[in-house]
Amino acid sequence: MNYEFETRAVHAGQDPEKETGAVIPAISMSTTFRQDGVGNHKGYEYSRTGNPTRHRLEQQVASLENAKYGLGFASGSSATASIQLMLNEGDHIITADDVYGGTYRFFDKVMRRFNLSYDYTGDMSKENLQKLLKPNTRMIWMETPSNPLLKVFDINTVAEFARDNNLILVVDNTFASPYIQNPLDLGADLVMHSSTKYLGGHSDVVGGIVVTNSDKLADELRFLQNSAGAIPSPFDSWLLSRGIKTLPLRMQRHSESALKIANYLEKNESVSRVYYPHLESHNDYQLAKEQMRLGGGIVSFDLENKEIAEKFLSELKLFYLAESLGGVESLAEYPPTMTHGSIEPERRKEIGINDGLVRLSVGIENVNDLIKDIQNAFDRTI
Ligand code: P1T
Repeated sequence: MNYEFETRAVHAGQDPEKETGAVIPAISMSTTFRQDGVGNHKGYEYSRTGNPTRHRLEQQVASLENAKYGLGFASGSSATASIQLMLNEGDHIITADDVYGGTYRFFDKVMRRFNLSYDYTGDMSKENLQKLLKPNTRMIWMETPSNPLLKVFDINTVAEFARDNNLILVVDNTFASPYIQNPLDLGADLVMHSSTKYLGGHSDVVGGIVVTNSDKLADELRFLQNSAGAIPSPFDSWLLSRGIKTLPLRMQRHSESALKIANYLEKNESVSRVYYPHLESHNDYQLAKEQMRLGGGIVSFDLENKEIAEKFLSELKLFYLAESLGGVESLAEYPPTMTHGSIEPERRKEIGINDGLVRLSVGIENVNDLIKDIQNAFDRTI
């Protein structure tokens, strides 16, 4: 499709149904598909292997990420797991240090049992990657912006290093969404999303998706998608496609409001540091401006300590205290014991996740109401 992003979000993979003309095609619930003769089918055999509604979702996201292939999964975590299953015993992976707690948990508590080893680093420069490179290194994994500290890594540079050393670069693009950046265009091999977040956008469906331009990687991953079977249901696939149609509108509002809130927080005396990619004070502001069309909807900030952070969070009314992010409603959470509770306290310190850290997922409500809610919570806390 040669259309602009907003048009593709609505139409890619979403053609009206051929038989009836239904603008919204029926959800294809069938688990199996009749064959005219053995092996003579219409492209679908069994719904784990391929399903028309899931296929529409896969085409839609692939189009938004400028990818040849898209593969749907039951959750972001099962997308992560399926990508890890592409590796072999003894392989080594270089990972950016700041990743979703569940991703770290899967690497550290599950994959290490199969003799895979992981090096975590906050420095993704070529010099440092060269230092970490081993003969058995097969993959580089990073989130950019990262969860929860919004670290921004240079996808172009890391991709060059990966290419030169025959490594697979995986970028978890959940925080940015395809509207803000397209890592495949910058040289990433695989891009994954927890579609539970911005893609779905309404906090009502758990899902994951992986896209790629590589025939070989797509084949390997499709084999694993079918063999391990962590696929989204037709209904979940349909809900995701429905949510994705408004992704551009939502990302604009999320980003606009998040920037205002980040600026507001920076002026607040109780806040020692604000993490937001498009704030001038961000460590990689220039890179973030070049790499990301907008700053995204997540803002993290440091309060003095755990007690103050917990009190502040319990005083918020409009921001619900809850895990997850990327929905139309604003959420707030405490990463050290919630989303990143599976990371040991010493490691959290090394990464820079302080005991006073709060993470906001800025929704699409009126930003003045959101700022008032934050101000009221501060007034009652400090
Ligand atoms: O929750 P699930 O759909 O399985 O996706 C896991 C995942 C993967 N990658 C990133 C960057 C994520 O943020 C997540 C899930 N994160 C949360 C639930 C959270 O509140 O941070």
